[in-house]
Amino acid sequence: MTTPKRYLVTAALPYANGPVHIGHLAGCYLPADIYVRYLKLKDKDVVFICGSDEHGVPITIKAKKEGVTPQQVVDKYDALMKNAFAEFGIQFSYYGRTSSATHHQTAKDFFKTLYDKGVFKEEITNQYYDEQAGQFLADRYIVGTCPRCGNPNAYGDQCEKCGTSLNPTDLINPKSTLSGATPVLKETKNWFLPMGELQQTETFKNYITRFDHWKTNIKGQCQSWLSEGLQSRAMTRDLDWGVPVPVEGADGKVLYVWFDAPIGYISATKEYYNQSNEWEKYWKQEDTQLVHFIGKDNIVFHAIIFPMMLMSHGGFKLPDQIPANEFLNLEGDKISTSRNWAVWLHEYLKDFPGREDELRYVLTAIAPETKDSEFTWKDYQTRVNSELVSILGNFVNRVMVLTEKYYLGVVPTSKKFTDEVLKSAQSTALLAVSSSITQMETYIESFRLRDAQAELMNIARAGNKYLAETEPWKLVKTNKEAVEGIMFDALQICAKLAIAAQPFLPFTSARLQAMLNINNIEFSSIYNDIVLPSGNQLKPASILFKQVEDAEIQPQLDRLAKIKKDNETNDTTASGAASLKQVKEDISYEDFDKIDLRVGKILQAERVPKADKLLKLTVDLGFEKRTILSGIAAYYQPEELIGKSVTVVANLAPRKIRGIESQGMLLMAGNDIDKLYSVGPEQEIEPGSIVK
Ligand code: B3M
Ligand code: ZN
Repeated sequence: MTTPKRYLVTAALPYANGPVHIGHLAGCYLPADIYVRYLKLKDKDVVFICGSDEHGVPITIKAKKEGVTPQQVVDKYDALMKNAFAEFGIQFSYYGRTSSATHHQTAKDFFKTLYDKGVFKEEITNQYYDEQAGQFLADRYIVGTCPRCGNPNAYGDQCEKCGTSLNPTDLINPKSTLSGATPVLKETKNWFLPMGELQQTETFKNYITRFDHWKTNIKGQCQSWLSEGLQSRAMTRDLDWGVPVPVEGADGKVLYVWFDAPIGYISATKEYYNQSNEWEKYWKQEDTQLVHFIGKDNIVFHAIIFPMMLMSHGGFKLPDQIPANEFLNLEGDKISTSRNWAVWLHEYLKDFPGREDELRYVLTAIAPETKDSEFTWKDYQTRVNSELVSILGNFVNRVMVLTEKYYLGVVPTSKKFTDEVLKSAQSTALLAVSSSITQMETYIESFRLRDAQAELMNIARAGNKYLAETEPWKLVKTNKEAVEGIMFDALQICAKLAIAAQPFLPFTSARLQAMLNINNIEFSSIYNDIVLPSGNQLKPASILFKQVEDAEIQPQLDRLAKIKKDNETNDTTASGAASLKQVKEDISYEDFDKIDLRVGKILQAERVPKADKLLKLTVDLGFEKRTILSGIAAYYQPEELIGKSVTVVANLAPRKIRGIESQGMLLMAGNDIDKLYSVGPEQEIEPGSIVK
């Protein structure tokens, strides 16, 4: 591959329906920022684009939930996200919004070009329509029973319980979430991208050869879609929030959010360049390297659909790299905005002021680069304390303190050692430092940022080892000259750390550079022997990282524990309510009439050994006495039941449970969670009476 002339780096446009959380950061924004900062340090021409994705059903659903307009939703979260990113040191060249006029126009023009070229297939399909709300229903607006697992709350596109992806028409007993009505199928026309056909084109076949240079997790996903064969997908939707479809006969339709959102990268680049033609260089010239940072749920859109749109349009270059990450979990559970199971960036920034780099460090150290990973507060504390504080912070602090003490903060001069032990310690340290730097660069360039950051720490480790081996604080009594040499070397290592830390820990790097009294140092000087010249007057040292105390993480753990508890209560009430709505299939009267229901009177009740749910009852049916086992031990004390009139299914085939034959069943009503009541006649009535 020839060296790119310029880089265009994008980070997925987050939906403006909630704040940014650590999953977003670890998955996409932080790796993108590290990569871009590195490219800038290497003096590359790079533009870094992001922005808010303000269309699509995620926004309208949020608006409905909060009882505000979609516009209010996007205004709120766009501002919140933009500020949080900036405070966290994510340095986008430009952060746009897909509600902007430039974006609407760019997306419309793009669609129109494809339309005029005859790329789309017009298709009339049957879609669910809510007659009460007077609108077609997006997949997420339809819930029903999952045909696979019976979850009564499956969405039209997916069952979140069993993970099956669904079509709305697969749902049993579908209901509109807008009005609760049962939706009807109604014909509607939409424009489809014929992905199956496009897959066969030479341009596409040519394009996918670049998958070979991609991370295995992405390559694997793409290849499996391709081998299954791609299906056409509608690029327009019957919805009232989004970019209106710019062709005739498309009233009430908007562009599919996944059609307009990636075009958002293009419109944001235009806005960044104030509409001058400069943006075209980044999008249209082959010597641009186009890199999309995303999370794994966005792979198909970036690796297949968007490139198909770009090649159908013509004139655009295609993505060169898509370093997608897997997911980050939090304290044992999937991060979820709707369940509030997240560490929100804006809250972290408030709770841990001035400690941006601590979070940056931990999220990079655990980044889900090859598989899902997990954030826990305990691990956060451990990594900060035993890595940032003990290794990096400690090294810098020792060097600063000793330099102040021995030389009043002035960098001493370098020395050639004659002592073999010193000589060998020195060359080991300097070699370790320079090989870590080279290795770090290689890792960044291949998107292995975890490993790259580990090399940064190895530089500090090499520094610590050098001091431990040479013990300047002891040697100072006998060989002042040698100590000057050691401290000179150690200070060079500090300066190299300050430079190398820039992509990962930009705030720390700035503080360290200020302490060392250097700035605007070229990255390339990191390989020089001397970065910090002798005679340089250092500024007073300050502590780079503070210990994270138990008392600081406890409130975070408490908060999560409370959320978990709230969610569990909500789940049981919600699923209880939802399952109540689900009435079983109709049966005939004849079927019902097969059941022989009788009034029975409980004569005896006792617990069943080793079966904590069961009670063994003796029930008088008038004409005979029956032994019945009932799973109600959690709801009744045996003695409460004696003398109670109950309804018994008298002709249920006998069944052996725990070695005891149960000869019938009692009717019970309740929610299966905390209450269950026996159903019996209102008045005392003769045992054996027929219930009908
Ligand atoms: N907004 C999905 C997401 O936030 C979507 C990304 C768009 S990138 C063009 O996961
Ligand atoms: Zn399911």
